[in-house]
Amino acid sequence: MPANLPPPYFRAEERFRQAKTPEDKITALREMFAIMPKHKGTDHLQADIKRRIAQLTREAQQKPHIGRADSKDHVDREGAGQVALVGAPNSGKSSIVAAVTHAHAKVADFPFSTFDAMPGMMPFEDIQIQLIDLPPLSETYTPSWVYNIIRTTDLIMLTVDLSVEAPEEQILTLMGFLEEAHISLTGEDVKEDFDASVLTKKALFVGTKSDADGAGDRYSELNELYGEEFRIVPVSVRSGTNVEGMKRAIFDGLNVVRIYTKMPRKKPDMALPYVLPRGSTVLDVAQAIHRDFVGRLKYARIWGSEKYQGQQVQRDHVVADGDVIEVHM
Ligand SMILES: Nc1nc2c(ncn2[C@@H]2O[C@H](COP(=O)(O)OP(=O)(O)OP(=O)(O)O)[C@@H](O)[C@H]2O)c(=O)[nH]1
Ligand SMILES: [Mg+2]
Repeated sequence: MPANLPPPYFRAEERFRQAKTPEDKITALREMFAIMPKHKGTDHLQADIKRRIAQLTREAQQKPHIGRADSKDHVDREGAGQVALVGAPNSGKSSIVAAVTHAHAKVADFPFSTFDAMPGMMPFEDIQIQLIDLPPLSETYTPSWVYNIIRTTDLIMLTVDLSVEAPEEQILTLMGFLEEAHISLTGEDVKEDFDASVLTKKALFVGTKSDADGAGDRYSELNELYGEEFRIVPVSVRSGTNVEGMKRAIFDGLNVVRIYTKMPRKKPDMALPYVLPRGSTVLDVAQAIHRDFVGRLKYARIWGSEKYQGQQVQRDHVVADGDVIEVHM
């Protein structure tokens, strides 16, 4: 069966050929996929595009240095995870970054005050999490590189301004802009992104300016509408209310565990945990310590998560946040 591809497909394909960065290539490929008719004649092409998207996504996420912090398309990943602040103009994004990191995010009492991506490191207990302040999403203003950062970041922090009426409309508007960029939000962890035409990203909702008049009612309203699907945390950086709760929610949202290691007969190194995706095993920990450890690992001993006090566990044992692991070769 002939593929019968429409002209917009070839225009997207041309953009793919011209694209210089993996992010731009992925965007073009997703457009090609969205445009192409889905039938037997395009089965092969569909699979090919999905494969190329998956490969480019892996490349984009694995590259430790995908640009300088001041280059607009990417922000170097640092720390235990990367979180991008996404929201309407004036919704309090820069205020959060300025409050919890050392970055000098520009706060202003008028909309459209942020033009650049501004990364900052947020200390959380014994680790650092990277926040990225971004320009707001809007019809006329948002440059396409903002969406590139959103596509590759680990977690989206969607700011909803609780000081203004109709917070649910803010959410619908933001989701509309994201949809145009073929991005959809979920409160769950994204296991495998099967649908190549839409990229699903995990999001945490933050209700900002909770000190404002009427903010409590708007927060309850939001919870009723979106509370089942998303975690929603209220915060006021002005009064400092629930800033710690927000940090905890960001850490939870990244879905990682901190693992401490020790040598036999030595005290554990509690200063610098290894940070791994939740669900990682003893073998993954060994691999994080050193690539060569994988083949040589015999067993491990584990402390922590209440029930373990030095018990011997096998390599496929799933580790929990705060566990101490002693690796035996
Ligand atoms: N009452 C109150 N006002 C806040 C709070 N956080 C931020 N604001 C105010 O909200 C306004 C906008 O804050 P920004 O942090 O610049 O907002 P933004 O989302 O970065 O804005 P753009 O970059 O223009 O999209 C400023 O006047 C802040 O002082 C808060 O917790 N409570
Ligand atoms: Mg700002």
